[in-house]
Amino acid sequence: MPKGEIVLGCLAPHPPHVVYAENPEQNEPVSEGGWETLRWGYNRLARKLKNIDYDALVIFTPHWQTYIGTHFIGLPEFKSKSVDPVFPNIFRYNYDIKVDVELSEKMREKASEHGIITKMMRNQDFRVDYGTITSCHMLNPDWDKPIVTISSNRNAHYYSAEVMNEQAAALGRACAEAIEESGKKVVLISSHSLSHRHFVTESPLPEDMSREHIYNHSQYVWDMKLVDLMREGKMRELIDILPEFTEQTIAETEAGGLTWMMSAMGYPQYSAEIYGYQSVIGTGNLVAAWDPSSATREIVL
Ligand code: 2X7
Ligand code: FE2
Repeated sequence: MPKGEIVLGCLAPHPPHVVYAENPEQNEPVSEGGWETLRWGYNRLARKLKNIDYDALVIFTPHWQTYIGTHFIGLPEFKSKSVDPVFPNIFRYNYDIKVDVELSEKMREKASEHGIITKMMRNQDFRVDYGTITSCHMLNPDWDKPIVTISSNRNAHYYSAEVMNEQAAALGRACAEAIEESGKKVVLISSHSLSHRHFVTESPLPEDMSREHIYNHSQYVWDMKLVDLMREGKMRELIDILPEFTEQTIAETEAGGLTWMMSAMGYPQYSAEIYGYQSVIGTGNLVAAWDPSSATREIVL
């Protein structure tokens, strides 16, 4: 059997606003659009994905939080309605998700071998989190590939951002080994925003773009520092300063997703593909991808 491989890594933010703005049939609320810079970037990355041969999407999400160990989704299908707890007015999404249980189990096994506390999640009533649904919908609106969702263990809360970085890196190495042994071609997704300071009042019409803007310059400057390092192919350096970035911008990198993905991909030294950056209720959101193949890697923006 040929070795499995990671064929693409995606940074895929999950404000439910972008799904709301797309008006897919699965989501009940109807919008007049909004957040086009982010959505059009996502649409372009989704088109690239259509031309890549892969077996499964593996996603690490901050909105499935576990406090004892890392959990892996472990049943073949989940069908229900996901309602965003903070924004039920914009996200009530009917999902029907297929899972690559074999790959999920392999990742759990490898993580356990690496000394990480793990568990398979085999509760059929489990509600898949809106972060997973938003990122996967935007990258693959046809939902024609199975996924694996990995929970975020809240090491940052127990210890510090530095410990989180170490543990997420170990999980990344374990997942990379599992993928190699599986013989599968896999796309990784790190689902989160960058800086994460929210507005405190919502505009009456959520998609009113005259109300959407960066409102904290320091947070914006930090986000751009990260984008520069991504463009320069300095992912090891980026991960080294991530604990400081996370603390100063209360970033969603606190969950470990970006560290997990970069570790699994061996800290790329090539340029990331940048697809778009936009504020959503004040948070900094970047769509980016790392393509290990120099033949298909592009300068997008
Ligand atoms: O979960 C989120 C997020 N990360 C960013 C913006 C808005 C809502 O939800
Ligand atoms: Fe989030």
